[in-house]
Order: sequence, then C-alpha cells, then structure tokens
Amino acid sequence: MIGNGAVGVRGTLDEFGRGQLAACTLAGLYDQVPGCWREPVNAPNPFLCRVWCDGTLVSPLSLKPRSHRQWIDLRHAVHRRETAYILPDGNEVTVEAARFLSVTDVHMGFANCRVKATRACRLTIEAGVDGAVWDLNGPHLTGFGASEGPDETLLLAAPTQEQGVPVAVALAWEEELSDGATPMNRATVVAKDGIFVRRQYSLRAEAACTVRRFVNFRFGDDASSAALAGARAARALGGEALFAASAARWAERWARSDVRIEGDDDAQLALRYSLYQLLIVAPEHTDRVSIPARGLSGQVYKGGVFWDTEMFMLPFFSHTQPEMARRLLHYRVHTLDGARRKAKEYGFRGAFYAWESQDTGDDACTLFNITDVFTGRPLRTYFRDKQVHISADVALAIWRYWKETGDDSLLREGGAEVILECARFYLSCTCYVPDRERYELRDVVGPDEYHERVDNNAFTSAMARETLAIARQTLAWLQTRQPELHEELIARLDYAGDIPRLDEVHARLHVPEPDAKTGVIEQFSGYHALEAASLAEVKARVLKANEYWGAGQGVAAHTQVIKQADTVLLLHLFPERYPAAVRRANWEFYEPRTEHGSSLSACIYALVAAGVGNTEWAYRYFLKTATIDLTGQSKQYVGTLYIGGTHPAANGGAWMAAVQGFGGLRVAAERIILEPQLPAHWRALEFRFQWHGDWFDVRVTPHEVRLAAAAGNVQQVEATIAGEHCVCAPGTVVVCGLNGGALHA
Ligand code: IFM
Repeated sequence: MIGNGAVGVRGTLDEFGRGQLAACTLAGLYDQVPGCWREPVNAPNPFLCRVWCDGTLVSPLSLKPRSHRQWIDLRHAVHRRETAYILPDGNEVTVEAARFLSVTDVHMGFANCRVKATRACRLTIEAGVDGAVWDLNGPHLTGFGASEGPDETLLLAAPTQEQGVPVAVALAWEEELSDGATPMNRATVVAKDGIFVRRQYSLRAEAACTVRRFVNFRFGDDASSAALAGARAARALGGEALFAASAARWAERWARSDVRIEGDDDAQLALRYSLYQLLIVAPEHTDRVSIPARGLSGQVYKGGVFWDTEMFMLPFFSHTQPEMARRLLHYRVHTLDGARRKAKEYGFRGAFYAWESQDTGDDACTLFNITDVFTGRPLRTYFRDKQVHISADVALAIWRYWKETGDDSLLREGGAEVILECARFYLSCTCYVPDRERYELRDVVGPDEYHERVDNNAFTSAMARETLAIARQTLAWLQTRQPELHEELIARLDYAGDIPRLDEVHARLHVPEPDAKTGVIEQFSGYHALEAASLAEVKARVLKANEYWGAGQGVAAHTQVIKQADTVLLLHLFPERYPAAVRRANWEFYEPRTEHGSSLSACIYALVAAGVGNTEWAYRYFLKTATIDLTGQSKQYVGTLYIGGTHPAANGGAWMAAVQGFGGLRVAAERIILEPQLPAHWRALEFRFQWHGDWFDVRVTPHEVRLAAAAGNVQQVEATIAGEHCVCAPGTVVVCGLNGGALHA
C-alpha cells in the first residue's frame, strides 16, 4: 500500500481494476447504500494504465511475465514495479511503473509508466480514471460525469448515494518519448464509469515511452474544480519537485520514528514495515478523522475507528509525533456528541463511545455483526452494546497524552469534557450490590470477545475505576489551573451532583485482584468454573473453516480459551500496580489459553513477557505482531465476514514491543524510565522519543544503555536506567552499564 492519511491506495498493479480489488480508499468519507453497511468510499482509480504492443495486451492478467518485481520504497513511500514479457513474436517488452501520494499536499498523487521494447513495434498506452471500483457494500458512486480538458486533463466525478457528497478525481497527463518513439493516434474513451486517454506510438527497437499522470482526489463542495486545479498545479510543479517535497517530509517522519535493530535484519525489516504502515494512514491534514482498524486498506470493519487507535497506535505517535497523537485524540472530542447519543440510546448518562466509530461518532457496529457459517444466519454479537471499556480507553489515552507530552491544550479544548463525560457514563452503568457492599460492572464484554455478557471483567472494571480517578484529577487540575473552564464545565454539564459520586464509586468499585496463592486474576466472575479445555482441544472441535468461536454458542464460549489478551493487557497498562511475580503468573496462566484470534493480542504478550525478563517469548510474539502485514497470514474471515487488510494496531504493537518491551521505555509524569531487555541475539537497539517537548536518543546494547538529550532540549530530566537514578541535562549523554556496570555521564 501507499497512503498519506487522506487516501490509501492498495498495492495492486497498474493494469488492475475492480476484479483484482484495486481501491483508493478515502479517509473520513462514508456512505451507505440502502440496506447495506455504511462504509468508507473508494474513489475512482486514477492509477489505471494498460499497454498493448502490436495489438497484444501486455498485462499479467493475459500473459505470463518473464520476470516481475514489485516493491515499496519505504523511505519515500513509493510503490514500484518492473515486469518484463517476451511476446509471441520475440519482442521483449518491459513495463516499469512507480506511484506515490504526496504528504505535503494530501490531495495530490503521481504515477508514471515507462514502456520499452527490444524490437520495433506499435505501442498503445491507455491511462485514465476508472470508476469501476471494488466495494464491499457499494456501489457508493453512481451517475458519473466525465470530462476532458483542452490541456490533457481528465475528470471523473459522482455524488455519494446517502448524502450526495460530490467526489471528484482528476488527472493531468504528460509524456516523454525517447529517440525513436513517435506519437501517432490519440483517442479519448468515455465509458459509463470511467474516462481514459488512449495513445499510440511507433517505437523503433530499444526506444521507450513514458507516461506521467498527476492525480488529485477531492470530495465535498467544489470537488471537481478543486481536483482539476490540483492536478494542473501538480503538473506545473513537475514530478521531481512534487516528489522532493514529499520525500523531505518523509525524511522528517523517519528521523523521528525510526527504530534501528543491529543483529537481526528480518526483525529490522518487519519493524520498519510496521512503522511505514502506521505512517501512511496517519492523518496529516485534519483532526476530524482517526485511523480505522484496517487503516486505509479498504472498507473492512466499515472503516470504523476502534479502541485500536487509542490503546495500540497512540503510544507510537505520542512518543514520536505528538501533534499527530493530538489530532487523533481530537477526533474523539469532535465525536463526543455521537458518544452522548449512544449513552442515551442505552439509557445511560455521559459518553459511551462507538465501538466502530465513523464521521459523526454514531456507532456503525451492527447488532448482528457476524454471519454463521453453518446456517448462513446473522449471529447476535454484543460488541456494540457491551464493550463498555471503549470510553475508558479514550479517557486514559487523553490523560496519558497529557502526562507524556505536557501539552495541556487538548484537555482545555474538549479533552477534559470527554474525560468527565466518560466518567459519568461509568457512574451510570455500574450497579451497587447491597449484599457485597460494593459497586460492580456487570454484563459486559471485555477485550476477549469470545466470552460475552460477563460480570466483573477485571480489565473493564479496572479501566472504569481508572477513568473515575482520572476524572477526579482532571477536576482538581481544572480547579487550580483553569478555574474559569472548571466553573463553565460544571455548570454546562450540570456536573456538581456527580462529583461526590466519583469518589464513592471509585472507592467501592470491585476490581478482581490477584489470587493470594497463585497470583492469577480471574478474568471475570465464573471464568475459573468454565471448562479447562486446552487450545488444541478447542481447535479440534472446529467443524468448519472460519466458524466463529464466540457469540454465546461458539466452541470457545464455554471454555477457558480466550480470543486475545485481556487480563494480560491490564498488567501491561499498569505494571507498577502488579509485581513481576503476578505479571509472570498471569502471563503463564493465560498464554496457553489464548488463541490470538485478534491481531491486537500478540504485542501485549510480547510486552508483558519482556517486562518479566522472558525475552525468548517476547521475541516470538514481537515477530508475530511485526510481520503480520508482511506474511499475510492473519485471519481473513470470521464467519463469512471478510476481515483482510492491513493491521495498524498490530503495527503500533510492534513499536511498543520493541521500544517499551525490549527498550523498556516508560515515561511517567516526572521521569523517564528505561529497563531494557534485549533478545539474546540483538547487538543493539536504537530509538528516539519525545518527552514533554524534548527529544532523546537511546542506544541499548547487551552491555550498556546510552540516553542522549538533544542539545536543543530545555529541561534537565530525571531518569531511572536499569534501576539507577540519574539526571540528563540538555546536550548531555548518560551511559549506564548493564550487568552491574557503573553509571557515568
Ligand atoms: O478492536 C478489535 C477487537 O478487539 C477484536 N476484533 C477486531 C477489532 C478491530 O481490530
């Protein structure tokens, strides 16, 4: 894939169309075809390009190539391919193509295609904007208008079905002919859903012909004129200048984000690929969208933004590009009203965030989200209704962003309000149990989606209690630092009556604790009484590929086998509350019971394993998360639901496992902590992070840790490295020997 946060383009070939699942997915534009699921809109594809040589279609769809290479230049985010064919007459034709999307002007993109032949021939190149796009629940764009400008420009536009939002894609054409290539005929082909230019050239032996397209994606008012003007402006700028600007921005991104591993090239590639996947879907241009669970790789999961962003991707962004983290969190401020509507719909107060959030914050998650492979009937799932931890995930992420960056603007500009409304939601959905003299959070679904409607899920209850604590601290902060805003919020939200209840419920909300003997935390009430079938036994009971293991009657639902990290996630989030022995006991208890049926699971097992010094297992799980989008071995279906695509949460998890797991980085409000645990064969790990506006570089080897504070930093920070306390002033380096080495600066 290539992407720039506004558009994602799947890594299909230039000749490919709907049948080969080509798609240019737009961020933030959703549409619903009556009776179908609402999902993101795939724009018309301006990258389509076909080649004929003496009347033969030169395409892997019709000919077997002699050689084919296709790759991503991760450094500059360019998709490239080179394919060679020997035609029946012996002519060797080579097609080279490249495409990228600009990150400096996110509407712009560029593609070129160079064709050369070893023998004299007549070449036809057709390129244009193809509206026949792949959709899961489409078509979203019908009634196309196609036009051609006098200056080699093409435009294809259509309104969305639900709201009539205009979508337009324009293309400006440019060509370069080598000696021996002569232009011949030119024709414009207008189809009901596309517009193309078809040009013929006469080529002498070894001549080449290059066609460049400057493309522009727009939606909203004036989309057509803006797209045309944008394509023309890009062409006026030229491909090299467009590339140079975008590449310079990519260089900045990599300088902040790269993590270097010495001694393990496979891990290095997998990790860089993961970071690339995160960077191509991060919105540079707006705080009105966030990153969907499948990024911009298509329409899977309805383009919904899940807790994946806050819990799995945000740490990467807040440590390496806080302004991006801020934008992602601001999306939750913009969608607060949707969360309020959802709370009201279920009879609660405050903010109950959407399980699958789109543009308005209303929940796109359907009640029957999966179809049974046996009966073909939709299965009732309770993700939407009962996965109440989502609001706590949002509140915790906002709070941690502030703690880690020191930027209080988000709290002032809606973040505090979000936290208060999330806390109010838990005040309204916890129940008091008089017999036990405590509050409980009942009838929920925790991260482990195979066990629905459970009581006292340790993760969910702990997160709810944390939200109440955060709300109390937010109020205290507002009162001292922002008294006017404090007063305004209390009055506008009518919050005065809730304040004492925050204390009351926080003090008495039941959160399952580690067992005094074993240290194991019961995932939810009654979990231990479930059948202790092994993962292998449960797998053996599966009758049909892709059958769903949960939804009340699935093979895992009545057993202790869980879908993904649940209690173990709690230990990762709050390691200071659970001693290493407890973390180890829970990891060892839950690991053999976890199917890792979600891409969110492996990284958490890596992190907790690293935290307790089990680097061997940490490494296995790190590789599992970091290679997910390289191997393509992730689950493609649940029930009959297609869930393929990229996995930005696992990509974020790869960063977490490397930096927070092996690097042992933790940032508290007042200090930096580094407790590294390198895999045995790694010679070094290097990364950079930002803390409270200052930059730090870390290099860990098996023998020492170096923490370097950038010369431009403003603060002298306290750090604890491998248990040793030190101070790191701007422009200085602290070196701490591992294995008993001395600490020196
Ligand atoms: O958010 C996850 C969930 O935890 C498990 N199913 C897939 C979702 C999207 O990644």
